[in-house]
Amino acid sequence: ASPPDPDDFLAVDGSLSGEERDIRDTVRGFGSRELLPHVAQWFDAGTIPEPRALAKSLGELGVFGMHLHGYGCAGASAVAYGLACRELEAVDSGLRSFVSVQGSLAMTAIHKFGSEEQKETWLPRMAAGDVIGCFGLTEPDSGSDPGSMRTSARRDGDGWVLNGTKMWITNGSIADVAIVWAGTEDGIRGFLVPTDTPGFTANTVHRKLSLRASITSELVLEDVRLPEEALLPGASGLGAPLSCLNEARYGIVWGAAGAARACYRAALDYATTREQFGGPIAGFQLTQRKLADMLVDVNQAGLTALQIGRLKDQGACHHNHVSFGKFSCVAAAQRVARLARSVHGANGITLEYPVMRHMANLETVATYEGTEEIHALSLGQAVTGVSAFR
Ligand code: TGC
Ligand code: FAD
Repeated sequence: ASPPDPDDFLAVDGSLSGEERDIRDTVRGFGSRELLPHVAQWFDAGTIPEPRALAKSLGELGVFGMHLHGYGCAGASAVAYGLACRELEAVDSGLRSFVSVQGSLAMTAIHKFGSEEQKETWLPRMAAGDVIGCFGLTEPDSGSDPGSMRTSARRDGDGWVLNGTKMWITNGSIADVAIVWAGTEDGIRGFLVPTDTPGFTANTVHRKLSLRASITSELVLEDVRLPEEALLPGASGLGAPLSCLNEARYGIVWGAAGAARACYRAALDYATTREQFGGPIAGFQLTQRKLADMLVDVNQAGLTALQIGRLKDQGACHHNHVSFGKFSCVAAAQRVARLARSVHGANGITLEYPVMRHMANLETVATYEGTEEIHALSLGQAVTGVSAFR
């Protein structure tokens, strides 16, 4: 057998189909041409300067709702969608987030729970990137425990009136439509809220130290009046938004493996070219230990993502599998990013190299879509049968 490839140590690429590899290569090419040259600047500026142009180009690439069928969506396999997430997050977690929120959260909510008319109205334009969506579940006082939300929707004649505040909402201040989850007398329901509806405002969160190449917002709803057609008819109870989260969490499983891979690759390049004490730092045993640890984490995260993707494509993926992946792959990526940063010495703390940008982003990735603790407890519940939540 030939020696292992440092970029595919366990020769996993061979188990991908030709179509999966093509999608992976297309997204990788787009990332290195269109995103990577700008992303450090966007991170530095703390925003995405032209989000509509970015949405349009991601729409043309076909990654918005690419795992959904019909309504202008690509209908790709779960593995193909995961590979796309891995390539996007190898550039920056904020860019994968852009795609997760649009496709896996906002579009998935409409696709799963919307009426035929809602699907026809919104999904093709969202898939094309002409309409930007956001997903408002979290509130200032309701994060890990979304069942405690205070945002309310009450019936008013033929329609609804919404009041409340959502917090930490990705793309909230650039969105055309917000999926807002609210408590009603019949439990939690989901609403399609066009963001030009009177009473709706969005305020951008500034001074973030993580996920800076991403727009994060507060949504304020003050007596927002909506027609009956704004209600997602199929969504009832907390399980509805949680089932959308599973889709986005699945993308994060792959995405984290991508951020880890980018950090490992940067560290390997740096270690073999940077010289101290008369030779490359890659020759020091302590550096080799770091590279070995990174290699193992990157490849194990990749295998985990692929196996969960294969289960998903077989219709055999339980949400506990996704929790396993979110929990393990994000922690692996955090370890890799931290080691990669140390290999870069002083250069590692700058935006000239990707490692600290990824390391900072991964603090958000470990927090949103269920914190590390929440997924640990979900796994604990899965194996013991006992809930630690309540
Ligand atoms: P619990 O009583 O356990 O469950 C309520 C109902 O939901 C069902 N369920 C799920 N269904 C689908 N998928 C899941 N992952 C599910 N987890 C639970 C459950 O079976 C039950 O159904 P039913 O029919 O019996 O009523 O609910 P709980 O209140 O005890 O909470 C459970 C917990 C803590 C796991 C859950 O609330 C949770 O996941 N909390 C974390 C919140 C979270 O992840 N928020 C993310 C907000 S969105 C975001 O961060 C976007 S970031 C942007 C990006 O993705 O890039
Ligand atoms: P809290 O729930 O207050 O948790 C604080 C700490 O307590 C954490 O360490 C947590 O793990 C721990 N904790 C909580 N409960 C338990 C427990 N039972 N046992 C042990 N420890 C516990 N939300 C959206 O709805 N839409 C979005 O688009 C979105 N985008 C985001 C973008 C960014 C950049 C960020 C940072 C967040 C985003 N979020 C979004 C919100 C995100 O989902 C929440 O931050 C997350 O669910 C955690 O909620 P919290 O921040 O309120 O923390």
